[in-house]
Amino acid sequence: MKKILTSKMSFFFVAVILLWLKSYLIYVTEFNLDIKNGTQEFLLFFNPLSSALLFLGIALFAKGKRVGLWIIIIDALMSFLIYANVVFYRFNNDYITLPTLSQTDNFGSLGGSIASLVQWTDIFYGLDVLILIGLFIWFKKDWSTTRIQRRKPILVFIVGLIAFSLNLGLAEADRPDLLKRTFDRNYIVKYLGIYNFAVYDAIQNVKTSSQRVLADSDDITEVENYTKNKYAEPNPELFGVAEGKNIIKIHLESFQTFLINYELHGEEVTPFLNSLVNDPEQDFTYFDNIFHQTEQGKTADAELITDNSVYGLPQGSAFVTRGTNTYQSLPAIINQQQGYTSANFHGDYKSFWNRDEIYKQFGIDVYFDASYYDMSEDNIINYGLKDKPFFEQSMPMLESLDEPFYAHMMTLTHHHPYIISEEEATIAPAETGDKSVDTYFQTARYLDEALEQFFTDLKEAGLYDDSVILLYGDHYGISKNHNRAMGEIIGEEITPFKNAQLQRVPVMVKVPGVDGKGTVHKYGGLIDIMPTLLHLVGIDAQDYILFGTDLFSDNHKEFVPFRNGDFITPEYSVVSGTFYDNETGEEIKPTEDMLKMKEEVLRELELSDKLLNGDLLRFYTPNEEWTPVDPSQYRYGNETGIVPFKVEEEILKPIDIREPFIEK
Ligand code: GP9
Ligand code: MN
Repeated sequence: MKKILTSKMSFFFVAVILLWLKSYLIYVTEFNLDIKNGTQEFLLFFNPLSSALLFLGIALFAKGKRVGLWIIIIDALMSFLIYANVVFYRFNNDYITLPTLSQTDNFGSLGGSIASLVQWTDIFYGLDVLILIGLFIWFKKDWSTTRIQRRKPILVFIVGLIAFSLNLGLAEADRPDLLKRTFDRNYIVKYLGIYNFAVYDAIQNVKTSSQRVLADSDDITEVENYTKNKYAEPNPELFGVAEGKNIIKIHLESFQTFLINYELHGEEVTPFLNSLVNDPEQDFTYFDNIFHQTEQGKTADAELITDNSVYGLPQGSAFVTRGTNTYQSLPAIINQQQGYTSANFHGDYKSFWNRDEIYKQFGIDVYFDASYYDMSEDNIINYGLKDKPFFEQSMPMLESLDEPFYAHMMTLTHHHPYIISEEEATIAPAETGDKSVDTYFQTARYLDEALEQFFTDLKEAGLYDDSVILLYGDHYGISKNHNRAMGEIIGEEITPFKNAQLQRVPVMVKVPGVDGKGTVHKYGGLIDIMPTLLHLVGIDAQDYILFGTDLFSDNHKEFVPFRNGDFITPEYSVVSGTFYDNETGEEIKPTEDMLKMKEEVLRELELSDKLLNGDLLRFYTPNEEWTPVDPSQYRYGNETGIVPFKVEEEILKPIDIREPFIEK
């Protein structure tokens, strides 16, 4: 009896059971998997089993006592994989994918965030590995040095495969096409588990790389037909009104629409932004039904969407994985057609989100990254430069640009985990007890004050009146993980329907010489910003492959796809396949038209993916004047002290891009 209990096979089964239980425990406590029925509940419990048998089973082929070592190594690797996902999920509400892993630079800069996401109780997630090490040391003296008979590991594999097939079969029955549609990683984890998801993700990535190789010029026709059919002609009253005017586009980090006119402790959180929206004299048009449409790429997705009118990818960030694609971006188009100089301003180092590479493909002339700013200790917090010194120091750079310019200015302080010093906090935190939610209002206030100062500076510099000024929130700041606290903030329970409604981000725009239209309730997404701007400066969007439509057009399309396949229209919302009436928030039975709309949304997202994955714009010529952007013409970073405007050949020297300029 003792022999059986202390045998290698028993050790293996102990490892399997511990890993199985741990995985299940993590699923239920750490991930929000939205379990809807008995099958799903069963599969959630069942799915770690086959992975444990199949992966740990590999160790059984090892010789002699090494079996134990291999079991521990594989177990530790799998434990690391699931724990890394736990930490990642706490922040991103999502699972790690290969493209996000290749963004190591980003993980580095996330340092501060990561520390706040690890909890001491997490030690328990490593306990099983320690138990195995203990058992191994204890029992290995009794183990034989010969190999386990082959039939045992083979039997383990057969059982593992049967378990997996059963798992997959039940999953496909409950959710057909599970593996075909890649919109929602949550489903795959829920049905097949985190380990199988990692395998699935690896296969997907090999597939994507081959997609570019396999794509040819015929593929663009399908995309072109779709976008040209969706195209909305310009509003004749506004077409070209901003021709030759500077454009200042301000990216409001993590800024959600619910902040506008929100009062905390009886006080407005963002009085300045509120004044732009509420005071007709300010001549802003405020769109209050715009949704962000971003995914894992977060800020980078918002940039991609607003400057290209294409969706981000379902996994990872296209900025990174599609960083060498051909693009026909807003900055390049307005440069070629109307001589605009384009510049991006951001108080972070240029390689973050691979910006220094992809901006070249977008044809962005200048990139004022952290190396242009005074990044001394007092000026930085969280991810980088604080918004107040950012705007202040940006002024001379902005004024140095040739006009007309397109300036894209990206704020940063209002970013998870919303850190602010006591002296700089001018509003008391909320009192939900959830730290990120509570301080979210304080950094929002700080951003609001920074903007007010910036607007004053713009007026003083004589730039305000003559520029188009567009502000947009880039993505949510409070994720689903904070539903309890958010429920307290808005005074109602955050259901899946309500959560979708919270994905609104503000878009406000002022056009010189044009009266503001007040608050406009049209539905739209960040995807619509590029065609809107093109039409304002008098360039017809029709020539280009754009998935959005002009927000000012009478024919603007009011369905808003989310990146995960959910979507919203003025009448109803579709969340995880369920249709809801917008007015009542109640579930409704979809009509034929609604189902058709759903198909169209999925098709639109698929075509957008096809465009990026196949790098299809390399096959597309918008019009006779168009010259493809030559990335070798651009270089960014102020490390050498050279201002690298679209650089002249002779000053193109190699520079060390890793050594940022830091004021001592
Ligand atoms: C990083 C900053 C934040 O430079 O733009 O990016 P996010 O975490 O929001 O994607
Ligand atoms: Mn962001």
